[in-house]
Amino acid sequence: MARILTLAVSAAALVAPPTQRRRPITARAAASKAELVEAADAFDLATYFKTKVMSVEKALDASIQCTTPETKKIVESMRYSLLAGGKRVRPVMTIAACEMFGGTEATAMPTAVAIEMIHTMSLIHDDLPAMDDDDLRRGSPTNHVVFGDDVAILAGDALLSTSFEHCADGSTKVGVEPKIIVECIRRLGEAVGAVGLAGGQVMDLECEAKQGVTLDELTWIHTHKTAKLLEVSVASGALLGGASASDVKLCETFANDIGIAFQVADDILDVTATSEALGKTAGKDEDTDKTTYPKLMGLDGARAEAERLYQEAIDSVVPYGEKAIPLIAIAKYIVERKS
Ligand code: GRG
Repeated sequence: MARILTLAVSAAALVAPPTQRRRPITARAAASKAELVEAADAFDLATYFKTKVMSVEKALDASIQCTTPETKKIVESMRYSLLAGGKRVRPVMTIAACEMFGGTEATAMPTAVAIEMIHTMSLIHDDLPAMDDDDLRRGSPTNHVVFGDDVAILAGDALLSTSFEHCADGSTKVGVEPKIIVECIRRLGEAVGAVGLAGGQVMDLECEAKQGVTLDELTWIHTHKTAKLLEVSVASGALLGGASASDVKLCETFANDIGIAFQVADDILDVTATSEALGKTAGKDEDTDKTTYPKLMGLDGARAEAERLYQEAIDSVVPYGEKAIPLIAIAKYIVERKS
């Protein structure tokens, strides 16, 4: 128990100034999975998240500004959705992964912001009448409801292209090696394309019209539509923190498991939570007869699947000892979240 307390306390010190940090885990025996999970339970994730989200919000606000009157409308539309106050899980995971390998928040931030721009673009496009046709997002009217379909499409496109520009520019300014910047941008591009968000969304649309969608098909959709962006969030953070190729692979496995678990949790919440709690329309999957994990596995089966994926995910980051505690705590939050 004393050892678990030491781990929990030193995990909390990850948000403290470097001078207050405890000695690193390498000075002691490696922590077991059970010890890390217990330390992650005791970790003050709320304070950690609040601190990181404050920095992310500041960086997001600075990332897109209107510099000429002609761009007033498009910039307003981009900022409307980008600054609408989502959970910011992806950028916080990029920073946490970077710090797990000894990197800094400043090094990770341009890529973290780029990923939140891509995520926001995908939400704007996903809500359009031609896609999910939703009028509520992050507790506010969706982008196309406020700005019209035409401007919403273009705001999404502009957020996507600005994400690559921001990753390149911002990372150069904080001194990231050019080859790491190119690799981050390459991974971002892959995560959005045919074997990423866009491909996952097309398969999702195809399956909407289909009876008898299998668990394998559902998992393919969410591996690409949801998990790929979480994968690039953690993997690029790791790269920016100086991780080796084998470390990046383990981070990808962690994030892929958590990405699927994220969607399983989302499907469970669609059945169990209210629209007020979610900030988006609840019960939509049932109304549209969409194939979901609870539909294929039952509610208890879906809960067990989320737990299985969480356990598998944390196995991949146990080798990093107490430095992995923030990522383990975030993974637990994703699986157990209420909104
Ligand atoms: C236009 C190239 C191109 C791609 C977009 C529309 C689309 C293709 C893909 C849809 C991707 C999508 C919306 C996946 C769902 C992911 C998901 C579970 C979103 C909710 O994420 P949260 O809960 O939201 O992190 P907040 O609001 O907290 O950020």
